[in-house]
Amino acid sequence: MPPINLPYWDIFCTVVDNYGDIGVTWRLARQLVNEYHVPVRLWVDDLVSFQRLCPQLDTHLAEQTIDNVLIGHWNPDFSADVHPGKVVIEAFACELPLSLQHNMQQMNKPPVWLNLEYLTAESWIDGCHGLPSRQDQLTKFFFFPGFSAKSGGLLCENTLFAARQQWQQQNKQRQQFCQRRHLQPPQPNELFISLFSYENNTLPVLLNHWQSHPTPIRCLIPAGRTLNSLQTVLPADVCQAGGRWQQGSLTVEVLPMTDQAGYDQLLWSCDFNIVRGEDSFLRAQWAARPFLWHIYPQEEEAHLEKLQAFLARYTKNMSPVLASAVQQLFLTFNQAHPEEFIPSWAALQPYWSEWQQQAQQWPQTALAGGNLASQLVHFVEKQLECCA
Ligand code: TRH
Repeated sequence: MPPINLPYWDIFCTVVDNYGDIGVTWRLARQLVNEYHVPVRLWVDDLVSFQRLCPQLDTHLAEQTIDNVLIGHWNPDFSADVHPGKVVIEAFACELPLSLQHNMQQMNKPPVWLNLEYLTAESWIDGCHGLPSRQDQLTKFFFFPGFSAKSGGLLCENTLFAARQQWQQQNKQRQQFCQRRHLQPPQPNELFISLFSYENNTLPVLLNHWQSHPTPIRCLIPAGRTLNSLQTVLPADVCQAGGRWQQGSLTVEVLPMTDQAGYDQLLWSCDFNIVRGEDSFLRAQWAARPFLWHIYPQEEEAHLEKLQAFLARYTKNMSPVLASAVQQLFLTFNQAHPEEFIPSWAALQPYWSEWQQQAQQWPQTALAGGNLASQLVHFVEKQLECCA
């Protein structure tokens, strides 16, 4: 008997490295369930990495439900009895279990099968978003998140901007944030900067530079890869969660990783955020504050084209001087040129308030392509109607 369609949307995620793959799929799964009332099963191969951004996850369980999402451990013994739901999403071209593909082939009404691609601001995705590809008797569609009206849009919870605004408008928000996180109380005029990057040799130079800043700087570093680049600056006992170090104008505090909501609050509380990869890159934009993106490095420097494509969009409405200063900052950081990065940081200082205003407006501009979860739901509905 051919397997029947279960009501679920199945999302499959392999953790390649770091936290971006699971960060994006976990966020998408929760949004689909909680805002669009779609039942979701999220299959993840690495529960230990997942637990870093979802502390309540039990890494020993084969199945558990958190925030209304059914989470399944996708291990090598993935059961042949698992039948797909009405939608199957493979995240970032992870290969679906063969048994599931086999079960999909057997169905009278196979699921809508999508590959969720990595986010890029490059315009070539406009021609590829939503394209089908034949896979034996099945069809797989390519879904491209992006910044343009022809793309699949960006991941953004519908209530996020209101929550962020409320947070940022609170009196004493920063004092309370520091208190809750057991951080030193903020000083008057202190510039708060979060730093979540990959290894980068501009970082020691930047931290040295900040020590002679005219006003105090607080640099908040979630424990992780950033610290690998700071071992020549920070004493070993500082390079762990809870570590604190002060020199000149600069205070460094090392934070434990929190869940994604806690990370958002960190971004909302800082004046400037250094972020990386895909998901924190987007969350810094939603924080509506100036930021710097450490893009995930790719072979043959392919990432630099991706970076330029984003910069072209991001700086489009800025004055030419600010646009050029922001571009320089992003490029010199990503090319890891300390001798050029520090002058580009200094060159930006006169334009800081213009950048702050631009950063406030940017989230609405960026969402021109719409909200990814809502686009996905419409795309699926259309496919299901076609095949009904
Ligand atoms: O961890 P990343 O470097 O992930 C990368 C990118 O996604 C890249 O494109 C991909 O190819 C590679 O992984 C495999 O950066 P990203 O995308 O910002 O993911 C980090 C996630 O961690 C994000 O969802 C935010 C979350 N996070 C927390 O939940 N709590 C924290 O304290 C911190 C610092 C991060």
